[in-house]
Amino acid sequence: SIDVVTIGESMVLFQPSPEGTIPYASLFASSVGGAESNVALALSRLGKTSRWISRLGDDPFGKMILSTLTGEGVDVSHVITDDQHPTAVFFKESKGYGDPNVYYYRKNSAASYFSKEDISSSWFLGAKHLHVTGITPALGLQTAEMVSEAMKQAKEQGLTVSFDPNIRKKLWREDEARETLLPMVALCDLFIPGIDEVKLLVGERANDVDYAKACQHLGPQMVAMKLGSEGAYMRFGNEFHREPAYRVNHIVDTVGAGDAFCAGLLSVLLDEEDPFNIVTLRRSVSQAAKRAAAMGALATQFKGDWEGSPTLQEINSLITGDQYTTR
Ligand code: KDG
Repeated sequence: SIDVVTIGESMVLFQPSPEGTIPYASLFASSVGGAESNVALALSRLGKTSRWISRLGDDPFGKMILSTLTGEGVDVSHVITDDQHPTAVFFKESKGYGDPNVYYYRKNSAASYFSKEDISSSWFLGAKHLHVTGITPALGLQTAEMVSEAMKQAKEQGLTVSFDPNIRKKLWREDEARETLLPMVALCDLFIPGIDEVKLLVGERANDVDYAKACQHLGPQMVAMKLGSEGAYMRFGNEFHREPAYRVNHIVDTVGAGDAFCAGLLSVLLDEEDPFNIVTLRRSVSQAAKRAAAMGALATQFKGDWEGSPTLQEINSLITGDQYTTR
């Protein structure tokens, strides 16, 4: 059985190594990036079973993505090979402050040809939960339709669904993002936006509470709103939980932190039989929020999107302060 199915484009990521600006870099380190596969990878490290689905080109980059995910224990048995279009790549460049610059080379990629005809009921067979984000819907009308159709079919097959809007402004305009993503919020049980994304989606509100309530009105059972260095604010029904940020001294790379947060949250919530029931959430929200916050903070300490992702033992030891034997 599979705990979490994720669907979405992954790419090979190149970063100057040693760090520097792209025009002057002669060496690049390669790895695998993609919000949905980041979540699948982090969940697998935490001991959950995850399945990642996408379309890959019949090329060496596709092979690299497949072998990386396979090596990390992620199920790739439903990945589709497209011999007409390539696997996408992207580049990340640190500036020494703030979020890094990201450059995408993903137009006409294999995953951008995703359509709802690709969906198969076998994707969700025996699975508990589907996680999707707003990145793949940004690739085109057909990919957007595929993601919302997958959410609907997963629900029909009894899965719970989470959705992270992951708005990438390099991929589409704000009004396009709003128009496409708002209806998707209504299709999920758990909505995991950043506060700036909520502002873009629902407009100005007075405070965190009102932002979260505005999201709740769209339909999800639970809203877990990421507030960066302010932590996170979660709401379900009329109840809430506020989680302070897990303190780190120095941030290396923020990319991937949201995905790690999401994996931390899901890894606790999905231990429950009926995870998004109010009674269940009352019991699990505080542990889930703690793990999510610690996972997000830890992800900022590493250059890669997911490589530094902890095992269950490591994250528990970080949270409780209990040492395990390391040497
Ligand atoms: O959340 C991290 C992702 O943004 C990164 O891995 C690359 O999927 C990616 C994207 O499209 O930005």
